[in-house]
Amino acid sequence: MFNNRMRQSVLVLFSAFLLVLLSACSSDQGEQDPSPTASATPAQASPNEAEGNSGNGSTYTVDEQPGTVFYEIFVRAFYDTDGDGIGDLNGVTAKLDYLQELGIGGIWLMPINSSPSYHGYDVTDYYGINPEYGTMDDFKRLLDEAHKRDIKIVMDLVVNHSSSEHPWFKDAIANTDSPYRSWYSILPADESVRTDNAAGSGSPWHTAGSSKYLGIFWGGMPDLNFDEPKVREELINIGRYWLEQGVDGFRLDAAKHIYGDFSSTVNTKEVQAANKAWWQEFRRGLNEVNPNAYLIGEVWDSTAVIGPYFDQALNSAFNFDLAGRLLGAASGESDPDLGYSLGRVHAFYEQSSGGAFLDAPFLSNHDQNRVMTVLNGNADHAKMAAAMLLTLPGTPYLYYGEEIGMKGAKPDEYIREPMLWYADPAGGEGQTTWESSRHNTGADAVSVEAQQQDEQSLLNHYRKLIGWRNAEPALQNGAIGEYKLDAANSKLSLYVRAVKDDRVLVVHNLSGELQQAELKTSSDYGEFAKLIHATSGEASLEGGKLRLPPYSTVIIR
Ligand SMILES: [Ca+2]
Ligand SMILES: [Ca+2]
Repeated sequence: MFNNRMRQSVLVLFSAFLLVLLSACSSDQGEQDPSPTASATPAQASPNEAEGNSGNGSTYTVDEQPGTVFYEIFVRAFYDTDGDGIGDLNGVTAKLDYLQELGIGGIWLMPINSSPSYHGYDVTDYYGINPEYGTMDDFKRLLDEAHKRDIKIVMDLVVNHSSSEHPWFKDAIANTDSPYRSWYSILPADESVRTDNAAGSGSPWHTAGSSKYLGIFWGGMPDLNFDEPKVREELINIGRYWLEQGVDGFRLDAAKHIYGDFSSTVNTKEVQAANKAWWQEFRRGLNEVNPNAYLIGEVWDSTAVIGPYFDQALNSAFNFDLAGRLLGAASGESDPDLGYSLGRVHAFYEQSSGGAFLDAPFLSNHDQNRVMTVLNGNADHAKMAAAMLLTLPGTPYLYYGEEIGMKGAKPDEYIREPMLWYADPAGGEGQTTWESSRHNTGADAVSVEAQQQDEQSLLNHYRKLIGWRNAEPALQNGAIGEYKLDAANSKLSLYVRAVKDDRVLVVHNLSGELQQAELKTSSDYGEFAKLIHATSGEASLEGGKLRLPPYSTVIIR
């Protein structure tokens, strides 16, 4: 699935409509920044992938992306198998059946390397497994059992910085003649330097004796120096090592901060080019071991900044812009015009990537307040946010507990609370207790056990939507396209998903009232006449008249 032809772009038929649009905007293309906000060009096929077709008068562009659903796990909080209250790798293995039943095809494990912190984003041994989480044998068993179920395993890899407890750094800071001195940015304490921090507030420099060192996130996380060739070589070796153990790829932490250390320079062309060159080198090195290795980067920025990373550097990147828009659409009960806006983003990504990118939509992750908290506990809104997420192109990522509506607000520990498996607040076998929960406690707290028994639960809503996605290639892998009603209705969100030989119309009623619409034959996609999936038995489509009950989603072919 993660091959280098991750995205195929096939122009089925170039219609007069598209030609008119293209010629209309070709005159002012020359001086525009090729960003999604500036580009007015509809998705175009890569020349080497374009195919003619069929001649029924309708036309659409097919930008396929293999759209497996991924699930992010904080191992410490997930499931405990040895009774110490700390989640472990055997606990992830124990819950693979749960995840398979949910319908996911990939797992992102937050850091599992040795680390002095609870979260693991400061590594002391890049070749080791955190002993609290288990052993290499445990990890290999997890890989085997996941692969048996067609579930990929992706590891968090934290290379911007090591831990200050890493032997490299301890030697580098203690000895001016250390071979590791050049692996970090270490200067005399009184040297004048730039102090604007790209990753947060406060100076990124930290004093140690008569020296100071760069650590943009925290003093416990000294930044590695990527101008040192030995650093680049070692980090590629680390990536290769884990691929050889059987992992399918990496989630690359802080990918834009490799060179982006200072707020005044983080988005300069020079810094972006240096970051991209590093990730290209990293990918080439990894592909020598596994040509299908999957690299998804955390480039926490706009899609305009993300695009260039698809040029032979990252395979995929999280769509941070989209997360806020989806939650805003759900809470505001208003159409975010996904067909138009995402179509433009994907056209830009195609230009940036040469036709091989993979978008990664999500609602929230371990660095953000949880969905149910952002949506003020509104379960209808949570269902609609999930319904949009799970019907979009690319690989949707779920954050553990999101599928049952766990709550959580910063500080970070409290968006990473123990996964709740049991209806009984006293818990049960495997329940983690790594911290006391603030947001998911008491008799009214959600749980997997309670929601499994409730047909209308959020968990069963997620299962249903993922099941549709896995059953319909157009919904799983298809491009996104626009569908416009004659009578605009901002309570309805409509978009088309299309593979080469099929297309479906997705319609969400984001509101709490019944909505009706008259479906017309689309000049691009033809007629949509048959309701094939619906979240509500009350939804109907007869003679082009669509009736959608409150907070419902339908798929129409
Ligand atoms: Ca344990
Ligand atoms: Ca850095």
